[in-house]
Amino acid sequence: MKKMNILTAILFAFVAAIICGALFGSAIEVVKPLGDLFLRLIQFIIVPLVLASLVVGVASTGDPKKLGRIGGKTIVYYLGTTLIAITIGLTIAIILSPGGGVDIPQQVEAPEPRETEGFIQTLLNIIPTNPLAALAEGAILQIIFFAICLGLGITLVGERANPVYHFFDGLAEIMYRLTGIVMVLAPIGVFGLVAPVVGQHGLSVLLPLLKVIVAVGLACLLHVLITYSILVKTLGKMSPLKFLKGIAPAGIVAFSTTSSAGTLPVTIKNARENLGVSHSTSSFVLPLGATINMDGTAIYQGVAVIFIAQFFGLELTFTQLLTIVLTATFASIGTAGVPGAGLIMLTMVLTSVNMPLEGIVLIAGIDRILDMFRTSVNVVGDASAAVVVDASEQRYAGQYADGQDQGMTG
Ligand code: DAS
Repeated sequence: MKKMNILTAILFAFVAAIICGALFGSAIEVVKPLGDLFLRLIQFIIVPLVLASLVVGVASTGDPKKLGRIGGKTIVYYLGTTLIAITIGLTIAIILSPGGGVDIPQQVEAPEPRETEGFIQTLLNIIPTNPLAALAEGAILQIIFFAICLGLGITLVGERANPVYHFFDGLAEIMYRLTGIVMVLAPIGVFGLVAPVVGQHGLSVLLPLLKVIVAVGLACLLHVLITYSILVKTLGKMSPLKFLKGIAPAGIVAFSTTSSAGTLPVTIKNARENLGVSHSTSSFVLPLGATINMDGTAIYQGVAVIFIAQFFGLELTFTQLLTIVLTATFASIGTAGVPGAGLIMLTMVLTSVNMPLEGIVLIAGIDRILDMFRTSVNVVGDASAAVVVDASEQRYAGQYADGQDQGMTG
């Protein structure tokens, strides 16, 4: 299927899933294996694709300084957009006041509070003590570290390492082609993933918390239409419409799977084919983003904390709001790109401002719906970073080349 046909087919499947879920209720569960099939097919691609494309991306740049420059720009972009995201989430929640006068039948148990390992330990954990175990476990940050070291090693060894380079180059291309084949199944997968969720969540569950869903959805929409559009336009030198249409398939797959990591092969494919992002930039920025850049999750945590404070009638001071901004930013870095991770990390944000963890139970019943919105924004945010960093690198290369020419003619 051509890329725009695949987008039409996915959109059609998405609408059909909502209609069928509403019509057939929980009976639509019967199609869930179709969604699980698609999810497993894209998950099996992730590790070899990330490893191979990053090794080749790093080795082809062959320049540790360039890698450091791309890494620095990427981290600054990710932290900056996450701070904006959490601020938008808090502001929308304070305006809409989703927690006022809500009566909720408590349906599910709160997740166990997550023991965070601290910032230093989180950094140390990036270094795999056993790279093969990291590959087996799919520890993306450790795989990124391993791939960067392999790529730099190929550069340092030179010609003797060419067979290794060609192996990973071929593996990257194979996994990339497999992604294209799996994407043909995307409409069926989206239908099988979304319809059961709509069928399970009847109005009795959704209505009392509709304002939470509206607050998260509105804040996500604003972040995409304002923050990303401005950054992609001004720094990425790309039309926001072209950007949004180009990343839409990945956004819908993310919405359906609620997994940034699971969507990664599609994000990489869309970034390269629809947005023109180079292989070296996309193979570094996107796997990193799928692991540490979670703007949608930061928005969700801002809205959730305000909702819980309002539900329990607790006042939040300015200092507490500032603490939430910083904690949610770092919590989103530690959030894994897998379903429901943001709900678990919410315990960290609530603890930071001494809020009752019981509040999590109030919204855990609709977490899958909220996760759809936040994962889509996480993925679109990663792609916006790839566009902005790639454009910056192209400008840098142009200036460098001009500088060299001037040097020669100067
Ligand atoms: N589902 C996570 C992701 O894949 C986000 C979250 O749970 O907040 O990005």
